Amino acid sequence: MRDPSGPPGPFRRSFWRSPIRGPWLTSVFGLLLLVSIPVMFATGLLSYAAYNPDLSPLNDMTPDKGPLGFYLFSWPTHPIWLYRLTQGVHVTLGLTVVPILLFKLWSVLPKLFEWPPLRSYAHALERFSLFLLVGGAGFEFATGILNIQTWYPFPASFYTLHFYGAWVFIAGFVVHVTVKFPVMVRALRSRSFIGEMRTNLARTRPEPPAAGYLAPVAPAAPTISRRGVLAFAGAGSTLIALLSVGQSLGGMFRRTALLAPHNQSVTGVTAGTVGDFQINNTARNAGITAAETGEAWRLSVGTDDQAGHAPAVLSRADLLRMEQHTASLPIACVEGWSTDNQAWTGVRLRDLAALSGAASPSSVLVRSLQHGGGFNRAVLSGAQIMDPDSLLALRVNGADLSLDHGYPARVIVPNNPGVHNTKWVASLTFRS
Ligand SMILES: Nc1nc2c(c(=O)[nH]1)N[C@H]1C(S)=C(S)[C@@H](COP(=O)(O)O)O[C@H]1N2
Ligand SMILES: [Mo]
Repeated sequence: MRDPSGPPGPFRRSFWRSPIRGPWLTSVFGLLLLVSIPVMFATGLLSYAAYNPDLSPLNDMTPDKGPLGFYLFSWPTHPIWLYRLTQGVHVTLGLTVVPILLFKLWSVLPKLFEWPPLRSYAHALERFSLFLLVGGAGFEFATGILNIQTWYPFPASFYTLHFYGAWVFIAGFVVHVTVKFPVMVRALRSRSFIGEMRTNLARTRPEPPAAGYLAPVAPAAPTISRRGVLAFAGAGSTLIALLSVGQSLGGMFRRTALLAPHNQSVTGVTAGTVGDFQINNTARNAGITAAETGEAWRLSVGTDDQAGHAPAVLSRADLLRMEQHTASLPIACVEGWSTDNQAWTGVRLRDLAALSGAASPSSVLVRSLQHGGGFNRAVLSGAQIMDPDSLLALRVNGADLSLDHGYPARVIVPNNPGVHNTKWVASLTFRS
């Protein structure tokens, strides 16, 4: 086999000696990614839409998205479990795929040192697409995982970065799949999968160098079989899935989610008793004091209509005297964790809209009395306001909200990303 006389070391094919590296193994990992990445992309786009980014200006953290927002639609309130499902899939799959991605990158490592680095315009273009692909994948996985771990060392909003990063990644992905799909099919057909699953270490042979660039020209003796590598990657993926999916499944599986940081704080409504459930951000962390939420707390309910009357000012007792409605709803966070359905009780948002004088509101700006932090305001759509299960909740599971769950009042809207279910609400401003 030709071994181009590039610089010595990794730039020569003979440097890469793993006897199992080759087009077949790369294609098996490639096929797994080919199936899972589009699912992650689609659920990611849904998550982006779920934030209703067109509800300007507040919700719009990507004002320059241009045509990338082509598919946006008003995020529905039903089915109530939809965001819980799509985001659970997005995050769980994203974590599960990590070992596969790492093995895939290992399997194509010689390509990084291909010599000569650029052979033609077409080759240059292909390598540029790989730069978008590998860089985009690294960026998307890194930002996604850091976000789940609630560590935000980002220069800008996670949401903005992860969204634009996804488009860069998928552009590289589409070019790569277009170029490599026939190569993958050919490689997968070159060996029998069942046959490989029956091949132990002693009988493991390298793919012939003629099979493609990835096959070794000077193979070393094998130290693991192909089925061993696939089993190892599969076991890694399965373990990660098992240790994280519980945060989305809930119920008795919740305790298995050892890799999920949000599963660990349960300091809520009736702490320590049945009926309590985890919280994301504590009152203490948000800088909410008992004084602000005590007897002096008032809710301001108004419209942005300048000619309209002054906003109504309601105490918690006033709100409790209004018609109370109970809805069984989950909280589902962009980070993949979600609560099981809880029985939230409070005043319907549409009743508060009517009170403000906005009969058919197009949106509402919800403000928290929390000062800092990015999650202290949100805009909800007209459809979200009008859903009969959209509440300004005062109680949950038959008890007053605890301070950590958002006392004196919090928003809860069916199928709404958790971040828009504002806690410690101070004002509602309806727009018509
Ligand atoms: N005021 C305020 N509201 C907030 C938050 C916050 O930090 N401050 N966190 C949001 C996020 S990101 C989520 S997922 C939900 C979680 O609700 P929980 O903290 O009751 O679990 O509340 C949302 N409402
Ligand atoms: Mo969240």
